[in-house]
Amino acid sequence: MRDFETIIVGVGDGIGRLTLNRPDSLNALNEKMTADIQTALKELSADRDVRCVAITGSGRAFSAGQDLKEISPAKSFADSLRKRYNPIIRLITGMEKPVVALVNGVAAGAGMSLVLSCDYRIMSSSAKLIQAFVRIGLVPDSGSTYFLPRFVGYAKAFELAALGDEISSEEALRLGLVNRVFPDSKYAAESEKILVRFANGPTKAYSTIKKMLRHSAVYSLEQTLEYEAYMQEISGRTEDAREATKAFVEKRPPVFKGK
Ligand code: T3D
Repeated sequence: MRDFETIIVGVGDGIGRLTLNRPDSLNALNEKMTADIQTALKELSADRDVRCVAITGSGRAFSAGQDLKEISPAKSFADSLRKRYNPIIRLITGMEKPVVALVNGVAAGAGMSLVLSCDYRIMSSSAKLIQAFVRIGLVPDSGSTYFLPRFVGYAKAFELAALGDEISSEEALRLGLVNRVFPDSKYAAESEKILVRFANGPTKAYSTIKKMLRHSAVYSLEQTLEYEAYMQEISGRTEDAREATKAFVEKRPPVFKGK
C-alpha cells in the first residue's frame, strides 16, 4: 500500500489497518485527511487479501472531528459534507468486509460519527466519545443522526446530541454504542484477537450480514423473510459454507478462505 500524507495504511495477515495520523491536532479531519481516507478505503475495499479493516488514531486521540482551523464562513458546509464526509460513511457501510473502529482515545464530532459507522467498535477504557457538534453551534452530521437513535433510542440520542457531554467508555458500553471495552493495558492485545477472528472468518457471510441488517431497517417482516431466503440461497453456495458444513461432519474446525 502506498504512502499517504495524513494517514498510515498497512496490510498484513488479512487485516487492513488505517491509522489517522495528525496526532498534534488529535487527528482532526482536514481536507487532505478526508481525501486520503476515501482513497485508502477504496483501495482496502478492492484488495482481496484484506478480509477485515481496522480504523484507529495515532497518539492519544481517535479523532477530534473536523479540523476547526480549516472551518471558515466562506466555505459551504453542505459541499464539505457531500464531497468529504458522506463518501467516507458510504465506503465504510458499503464495504464488503467488516470494518472495526479501534477507539484508542477521544472521538469527537465527525470523529464519533466515523466510529458509529463502523460495524464493530472496540474502546480503550480511558477513551471518550463526544457529540461535540453542538458545542460549536452545529448539528450532528456524517451519519450521527442515523446511527444514534438506532443504537440508543430517540430520548438518549437527543440528550447526547443536544448536550454534547463526554460519554465514558463504561456508559458507551452500557448504551450499546460500542461492542467491547478493554482496560488500557490490555486494549491492544485484546483488540488484535478480535481482528484476527474477523480476518479468518467467512468474509462473504459478514458482507451479506451487513447488507441484510441495513435492508431490515427499511423493509417489512414479509419483505425481510423473502430477502433472507434469497440471501441464504447465495450464502449456502459459497466455498466457506460448504467447507464449514464438511468440517462439522468431520469434527474439525473450519478453514474459511473468504470465498
Ligand atoms: O466543515 C464541515 O464539513 C463541518 C463538519 C463538522 C463536523 C465536526 O466534526 S464538528 C465538531 C468539531 N470538533 C470539535 O468541536 C472538537 C474540538 N476539540 C475539543 O473539543 C477538544 O480538543 C477535545 C475534547 C476533543 C480534547 O480536549 P483536550 O483538552 O484533551 O485537548 P486540547 O488541548 O483541546 O487539544 C489538543 C490539541 O489539538 C490543541 O492544539 P494545540 O493548542 O496544542 O496546538 C487543539 O487545538 C488541537 N485540536 C483539538 N481538536 C481540534 C484541534 N485542532 C483542530 N481541530 C480540532 N477539531
